[in-house]
Formats: sequence, C-alpha cells, structure tokens
Amino acid sequence: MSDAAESFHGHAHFAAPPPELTVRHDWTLEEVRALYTLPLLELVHKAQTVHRAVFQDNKVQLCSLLSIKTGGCSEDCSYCPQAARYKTGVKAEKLMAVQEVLEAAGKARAAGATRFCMGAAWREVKDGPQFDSVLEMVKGVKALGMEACATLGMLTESQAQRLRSAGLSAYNHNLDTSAEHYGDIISTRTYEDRLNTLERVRRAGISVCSGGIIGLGESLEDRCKLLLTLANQEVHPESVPINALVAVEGTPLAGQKRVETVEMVRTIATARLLMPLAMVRLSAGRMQMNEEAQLLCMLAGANSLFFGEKLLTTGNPEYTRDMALLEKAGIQPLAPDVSRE
Ligand code: SAM
Ligand code: DTB
Ligand code: SF4
Repeated sequence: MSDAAESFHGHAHFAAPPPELTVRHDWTLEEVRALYTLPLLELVHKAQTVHRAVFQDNKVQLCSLLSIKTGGCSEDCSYCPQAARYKTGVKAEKLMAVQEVLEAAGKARAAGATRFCMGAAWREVKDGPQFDSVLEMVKGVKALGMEACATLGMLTESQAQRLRSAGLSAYNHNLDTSAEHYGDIISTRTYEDRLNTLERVRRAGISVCSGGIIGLGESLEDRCKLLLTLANQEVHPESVPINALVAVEGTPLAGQKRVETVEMVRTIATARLLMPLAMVRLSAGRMQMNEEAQLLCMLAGANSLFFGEKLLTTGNPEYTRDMALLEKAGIQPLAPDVSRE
C-alpha cells in the first residue's frame, strides 16, 4: 500500500471507494439536521447502506489506548478528569519511559490491536527531552507493525513534521463540540487553536483523527454543527471518534445526565453519512451502554473500538467480554495490514 493511501485512509480497509459514492464537503446545517432527525431506523438503514458500500469486509478495528502522561494538565476542559484544577482523584504522573510504553504496545498487539494511541495530558507539546521520548515511542510502535496515533495537545508545524518523520500514522485532536458551545466547555484555548493544529497535522502528511463528545449539555444544533465542521473540512478526517461523556466526579460536568443510546446512534450514523470513508470510532462511554446498544452503534457505522479495561483514566469494558461480544455477533476484528510493514 502506498504511503499516500496510508495517510489518506489510516488503514487499508477497502480497495477503493465505490464510484457511485460522492464524498461531499459542502453540507448545509439543514441537511445535517435533516439526517440526524430522520426516523431512527431509516437513519440507521441509510448509514448501514453507505457503510457496506465502502467497507465491504464489514470488520471492526481494535485499538488500544495508553495514557503516557497522566493528569496535572493546565487546561480547564470541563469534562476532563486530568485537568489539575479539578479534584477528581487522578494523580499527576511523569511521562512514561519509552521501554514501558513499548511493552504495553507489544501486549496490545498480541491482544489484537492494529492501532496504538498514546495520550498525554498536555495543553501543547514542548520541544525537549520529553518530546524526543515521544518520537522514540512512535518509532517503536511503528516497528511493531501497528498504526501509531498520538494525542498530545497543540502542535507547531515543526513538531507535526517531526512526528511524521518518526512515522506517526495519525494525530488525534478533537473539536469536541460546536464552535458556539466551545467557550462554555473550555476557556483556556479557542476553537481556532484546535483548527490550526489540525491544519498543521494535515500539512505534515499525518492522517487526521478528530471527533467530539456528546452529552456536554449541547443542543441538537451544536451536535449537528460539530459534525458539519468536521465534514466540511477540505479533506475529511480519516478517523472520527465519537465519545459519550464519561461524567467524572469532581469535574464541572459531573452532574450531566447519561447520554441516551439513541443519541449516540444518531451521531454515529450521521457521521458515517457525512464522512463515508472515515473510520468512525465508538470511543468513550461504552461502560454506560449494554451490548445491544454497542451493536446498534456498529450497525449505524461505527467500525472501531478501544479495548482494554481503561481508556485514559476511566473504565472501559473487560477485554474478554468485548471479545465474546464480537465473537457471538460474528464481527471480525480488522487484521494487521502486513503489506505496509
Ligand atoms: N490533552 C490532549 C487534548 O486535549 O487534545 C490529549 C488528551 S485528551 C484527554 C483527548 C480527548 O479525550 C479529549 O479531546 C476529549 O475529547 C476526550 N475526553 C477527555 N475526557 C473525556 C470524558 N470525560 N468523556 C469523554 N471524552 C473525554
Ligand atoms: C478520543 O476521542 N477518545 C479517547 C481518545 N480519543 C484519546 C479518549 C477518551 C478519554 C475518556 C476519559 C478518560 O479515560 O480519561
Ligand atoms: Fe488537558 Fe486534554 Fe484533559 Fe483538556 S482534555 S484538560 S487539554 S488532558
């Protein structure tokens, strides 16, 4: 598989998009709202039809997440247990050692992961020995034959380039919500800052992973605007994580009510229809969903899960239960793409 194809798809999941499929970048808010509010089963049917046309193998990618630098973050993201200013019980830790990260990556690969995502509770990346270590981690993960993803906060152009040179496949940087709602959730940076980092990632030739969180107290319109912003990018994000808020005690959003499954399904299905070629990732929030709800998300177009009992700091379903669910539903995990390594 060519480098260009890798940087576009993030994973060789299909040979070529079907010719009848149009990938649009000119969606209107009305169109997005009309999709989002379709009768649920009609929306799911539409999304599954597009999904099957694009991803003929209908597999789910298993990804592994590791918090390489936990807690003590200077930002005020009101959903986040890692912000230093909230009393959530998350202890600030130092950056993990390269060897320790690569051991975890090796275990994740043995357990079936084809993508390894490293998260750091940083506002932004600072040049120096810590960033140099992250570059070593990226090289090591790639050498293990997995896609390497990182989420480290804001990046400069040269940092994005250095990550690319180290072999980084994808960079995760979520828009989280609409531009209008952003200021109610985070005050220590702007939506523009987020978009600028995404632009630098794109220009460096790294595949873009960007999505959001639902359940932050946003309106239906905010949710549609988030999807619209993602879908009207000049190039769609290759990867779109959809998170349901994990309401953590001590954060300002601790009291938010649980996201309803139907809302999660609508968001995933709409993302699938707007960005047909993207990997849509059913991310945080699976602990609050039963198995049938998770299967409905996959029917609606989600084709990736994070496995392992922990996301970054919060819980995730047990590995054996996840594997049993996929097994009984006859859903195959996406195999490693050996052609690339
Ligand atoms: N510090 C970097 C940043 O903010 O971009 C990277 C790590 S940050 C924890 C990665 C993403 O996790 C956030 O953008 C947010 O979308 C998601 N996230 C954090 N806390 C969450 C929560 N309680 N529920 C759901 N998603 C959450
Ligand atoms: C994403 O969109 N979700 C993942 C990953 N990208 C980095 C993170 C979810 C974090 C949930 C809260 C926690 O465990 O700390
Ligand atoms: Fe820090 Fe990222 Fe959490 Fe915001 S989401 S507080 S930037 S770790």
